[in-house]
Amino acid sequence: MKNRILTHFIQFSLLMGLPVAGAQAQTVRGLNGHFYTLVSAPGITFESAVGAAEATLRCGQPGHLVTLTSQEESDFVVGSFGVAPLATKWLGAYQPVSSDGVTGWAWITGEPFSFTQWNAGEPNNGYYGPFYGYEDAAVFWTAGNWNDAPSGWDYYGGGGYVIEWDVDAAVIIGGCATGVTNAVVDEDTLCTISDLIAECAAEATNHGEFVSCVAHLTNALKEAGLISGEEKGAIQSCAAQAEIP
Ligand SMILES: [Ca+2]
Ligand SMILES: [Ca+2]
Repeated sequence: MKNRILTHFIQFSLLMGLPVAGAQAQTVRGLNGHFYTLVSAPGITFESAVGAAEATLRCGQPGHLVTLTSQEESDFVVGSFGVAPLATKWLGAYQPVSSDGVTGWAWITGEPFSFTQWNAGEPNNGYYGPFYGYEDAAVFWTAGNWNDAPSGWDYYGGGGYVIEWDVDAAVIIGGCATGVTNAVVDEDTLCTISDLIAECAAEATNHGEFVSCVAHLTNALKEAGLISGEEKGAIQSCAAQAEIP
C-alpha cells in the first residue's frame, strides 16, 4: 500500500485558524478549511502572480490567487496577515474582458463576484501615467480594502500576492458528509485526511480496493489518535457507499 499515511510520520494539530508550523510558516487555515499564504514579491505583475500561485503546491495541489467571497473570509485573511503587510499585494479579482474599468469584475476561479471590499472611490480605473484607463486587476490597499490597479504594474508596486488553496473543513466522500474534521496529517506537505482519501481513490482500480485502502488509512489515523472509533466508522461508511472509482 503506497498511501502516504504509512510512510510519513503523522504530525497532528488542529490547525483551524492558527498559523501552520513547519515549512510554510506564513500559511494559515480558515474555519472554511482553506489555506492562505502571503507572498512578498516586489514588482511582480498580476499575470506573473497568477502563474506563481498556480505553481505553488500544497499536498501536490495548485493554489490560486485569493478570492474573498464573504466578509468572514475577508476578515480572516486581513486579520491573519495584517493591513500593512497586505498593502499592494494582488488578490484574484480582475476584469477578464476590458471594459470601462468599473464593471465586469470577476474572480479568477469563476466564483460569483458578489461580495466586494473596494476602498472608497475604487474601482476608479484612474491610475495616471502610462497605464491610465487600464486598471484591470485588484490589489489590497488601505484598511484591507481593495484598489483596482494596472495588471502590468511592475515598476511601481505590485508588492506580492496572496495564495489560497480550497480545502474542505470536514471530510466528504463522494458527496457523503462524514462529519469528521478534515485535519492536517502532515505539517510539511499540509496534506489532510481528505487528500489521503483522494489518494486512495486515485490508486484504486475497483471499489473494493478503495474501501480497503480507506480502511487501512482510518485504522492508522485511529491508532495515531487523530480520529475516534466513531469517526473511523463514519469515514468507512461513506467510503463504502461512494461510487468510487
Ligand atoms: Ca476564497
Ligand atoms: Ca484604482
